[in-house]
Amino acid sequence: MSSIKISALLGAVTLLAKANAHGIVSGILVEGKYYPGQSHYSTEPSAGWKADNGDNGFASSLTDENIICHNSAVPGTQYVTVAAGSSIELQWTAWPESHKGPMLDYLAPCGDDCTTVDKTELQFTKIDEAGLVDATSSPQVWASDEMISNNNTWVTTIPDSIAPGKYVLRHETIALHAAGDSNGAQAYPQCINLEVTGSGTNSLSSGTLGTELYTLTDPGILVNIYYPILTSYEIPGPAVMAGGGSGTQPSASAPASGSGSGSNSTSTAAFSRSSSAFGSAPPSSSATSASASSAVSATTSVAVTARPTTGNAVVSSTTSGAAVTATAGGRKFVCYEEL
Ligand SMILES: *[C@@H]1O[C@H](CO)[C@@H](O)[C@H](O)[C@H]1NC(C)=O
Ligand SMILES: *[C@@H]1O[C@H](CO)[C@@H](O)[C@H](O)[C@H]1NC(C)=O
Ligand SMILES: [Cu+2]
Repeated sequence: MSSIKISALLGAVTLLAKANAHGIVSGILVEGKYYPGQSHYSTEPSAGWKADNGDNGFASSLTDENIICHNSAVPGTQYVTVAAGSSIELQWTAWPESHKGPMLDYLAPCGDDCTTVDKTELQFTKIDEAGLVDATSSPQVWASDEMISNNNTWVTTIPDSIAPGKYVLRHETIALHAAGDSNGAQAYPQCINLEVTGSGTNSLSSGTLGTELYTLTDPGILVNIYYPILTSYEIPGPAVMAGGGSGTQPSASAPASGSGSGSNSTSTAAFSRSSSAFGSAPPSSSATSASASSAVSATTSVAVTARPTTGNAVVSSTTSGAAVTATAGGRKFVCYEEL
């Protein structure tokens, strides 16, 4: 595994308290149009379903009706309009890096009206999923890490085969840090009403009830993600539909190419490049910002571990507990704790 040294210059490194909040999908962006997302039980009209999750916490159960659209969820009152084949950006609020796990997206047809639909009758079809994105990097990269590194945003695409109509999009991450214990996985489902347009013909007439998506003993639900180190991860839930997505994020799809070295002593972090992990960023590009989530000393060096399969870089600091982010050549590099 190639490794790149970054010298983070203390004066320029911003020290931040470690973010530990959980999150919700607070906004949705489709073709440049913004829609408010989830808002707990606020009375603001939105396409996002309301739920009793004012603590931004996880659904109280993996198998009862609170798993469908989060705790005591009630339907959103509006719709996000999206053409089949188009992508939807789901903007999460703060998300803790420690809460690693898959990102999943499902659709369920509502019939005529999602705003009055009975959630216990919704039948969900998985339209995309991503789990352990890179098992060989150190630290490993989960889909939740990609969401964080993509400005806390997850992008999903409505398959172009989907027939026009009203659907509930069930977007979810499952945090696995405690999933080695029975019932320890934490699901954070978020539902959003969609009005799908286009000329697809698949109306998803059969799917899986929300309460039957997972069991407590699924290999992707009851799983210790730390030991022994996973070589693969079985994403829970039904199979992705034909024509569905693999969860590839736009920020991760740039071709990996280029090598070289460069430094910029006036920027907040300078680094040399020696691998193909930097996509199309020019060899001399320099980090333009860096931040650390815990104390980083003047001489801290952080290693960038290549992620050639995605073009993103994972950067780890030699200071235990530190996490650094850096931006270079328009690309954002997220730095994780040294293992
Ligand atoms: C990052 O996400 C926030 C919303 O969570 C949005 O307002 C902001 O424009 C996004 N930044 C970029 C660079 O996309
Ligand atoms: C170094 O980085 C800073 C901050 O991004 C930038 O303003 C400056 O132009 C860079 N200098 C060189 C020589 O690249
Ligand atoms: Cu938590």
